[in-house]
Amino acid sequence: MTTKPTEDDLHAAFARADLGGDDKLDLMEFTLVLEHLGLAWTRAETQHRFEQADTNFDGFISYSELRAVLESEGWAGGLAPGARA
Ligand SMILES: [Ca+2]
Repeated sequence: MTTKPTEDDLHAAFARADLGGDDKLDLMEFTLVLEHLGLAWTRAETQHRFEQADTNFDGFISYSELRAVLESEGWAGGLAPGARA
């Protein structure tokens, strides 16, 4: 349960949830990422995190925004910064 994901894990989860293939996640896709990663947040928590994660207020979560919110939760702290391909 405490195993931290690798950068590849996170990127794969992002890609799987990105049903639109546009490199950004809407709220439903964001929820899918959480499910892929095994995070169990309530709908209200997910909505709250989504709004906090969307730091450029475009209504979508980019990969960097996803990483940032997970890191802020202390969940993805094992990821190497800047390791994104
Ligand atoms: Ca955004």
